[in-house]
Amino acid sequence: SPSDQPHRTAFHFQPPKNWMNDPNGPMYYNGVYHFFYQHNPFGPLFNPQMYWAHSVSRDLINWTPLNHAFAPTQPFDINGCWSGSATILPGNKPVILYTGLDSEHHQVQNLAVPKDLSDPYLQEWVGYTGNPVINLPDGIQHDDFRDPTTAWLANDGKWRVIIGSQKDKKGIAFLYRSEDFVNWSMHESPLYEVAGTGIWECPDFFPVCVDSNNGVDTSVMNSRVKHVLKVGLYDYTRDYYLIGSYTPEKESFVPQNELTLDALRYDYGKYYASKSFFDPVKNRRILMGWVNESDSETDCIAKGWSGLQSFPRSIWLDQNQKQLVQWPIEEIKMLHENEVSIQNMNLEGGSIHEIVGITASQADVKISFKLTNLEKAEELDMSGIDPQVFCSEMDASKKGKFGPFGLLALASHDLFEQTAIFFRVFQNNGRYTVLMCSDQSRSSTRNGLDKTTYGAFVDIDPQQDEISLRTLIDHSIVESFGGGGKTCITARVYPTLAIGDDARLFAFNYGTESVLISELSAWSVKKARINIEETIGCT
Ligand code: DQQ
Repeated sequence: SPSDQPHRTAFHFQPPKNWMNDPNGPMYYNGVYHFFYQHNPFGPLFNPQMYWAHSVSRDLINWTPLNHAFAPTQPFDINGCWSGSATILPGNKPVILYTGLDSEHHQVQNLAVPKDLSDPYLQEWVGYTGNPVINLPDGIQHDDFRDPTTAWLANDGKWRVIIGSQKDKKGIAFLYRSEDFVNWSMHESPLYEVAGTGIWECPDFFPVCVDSNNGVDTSVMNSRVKHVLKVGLYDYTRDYYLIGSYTPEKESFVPQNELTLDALRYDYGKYYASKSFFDPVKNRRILMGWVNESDSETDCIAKGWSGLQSFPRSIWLDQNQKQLVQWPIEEIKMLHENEVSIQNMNLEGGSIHEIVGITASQADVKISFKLTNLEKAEELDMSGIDPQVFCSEMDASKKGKFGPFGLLALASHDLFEQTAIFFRVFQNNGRYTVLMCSDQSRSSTRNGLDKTTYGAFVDIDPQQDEISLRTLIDHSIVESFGGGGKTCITARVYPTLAIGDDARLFAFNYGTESVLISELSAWSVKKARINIEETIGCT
């Protein structure tokens, strides 16, 4: 059964079996977190006839599966219930807007409400009788109009929602407004659009505080917030974001950065179709994202499942207001055991150090490196360099001066299998660049897997800041947070030797210069109760 396969996860969300993709409609309502997701209940591969699966949790760690919330049954969604979002209306009334593939295969937007607000789990949802509430706009192709966001309310009493689209390869976030959430009209201009980017999927639009890590509700608008527009570029399966200022009176969103292929991303690894929500319990904004497989369709059929969700992340605006920061939600502590810690350990050039005492296939590791003698860093002008390409060429086996140093996760005892997450530091005219890589090239003895290496820069100054890495390791997922969450890289790996108790974890430094591990803390992570079939219907 899937439950005893070596690549099933222990604390990352996944269904008991079959295909999962996008997170849908995450929300908090009356003491319960709700999480819906795109699900094919009939097999481990994608099928456009999507269902909305539904799980609930009181702690964002353990999840109870419920019946599907939406199934493709009505004329307005008979060919698939695609992605969408929840909004809590005044009076504490949750509603969902989702994309339906109607009987003509047109993408339309549907409204649904809980059948019984007194059911603590909101198990049954009913489509509004007047669905769809938003039809395909003129001049847009039938399959280019989807993924409504959580709506926000401005001072004029009108709700706003954006919907992803494209026209002639121009990516578009169409803006719709409504006074009653039922009658929607398209605003004359989109909230934002960028030529040449292809269809935008699963947009997200939300405020972030300029002076605090706290999150705020999606409708908050004042001088102490900036707004984030996230769009998924289907052509690249990447989530990019823009930070800017939003003026509801003019419906103008003016970003401070540009949407290009080397613009800011939530995650520089495998991560897509993410969605955030405001958690009023802890005043934070939480981000969930789909982490797809890196093995083949044949492998997915053999194992009977596909797709994970990233561990929930808190997300906020960095102090410099130029980028976002993400960090695993603190609830992970509930699962920690067997803490090991190290302080001030010198890691000489060309050495490795095994981190023992924890379950290396199911772990949370934090490590900080301090560099002295930075004047010895290699001189290299990194401008114009594609960090991912650089990381692939300069993989973990290539010796530098400062770097590669970092972690070898899911490593076999002989290091034949390993996933290397590491840094390199360069200087150019007195300025330093920190590069972060996640190298999957030796992650498995098996062939036929996507072992692409990922890389990105980390916006820190090694003269002032320690270089920190946090990595969540969970059997077939390695989620890494560099520079305190400024740069995130998620990878999927399928070791054959480094599985279960045979997996090992090492800190390594293959550069010629020594680095100081100023602090290391690592924990085994206990197995969470996630969608265990026996608990269906139980509370
Ligand atoms: N997945 C959904 C769509 C969305 C895409 C279909 C993104 O609504 O655009 O499963 O992965």
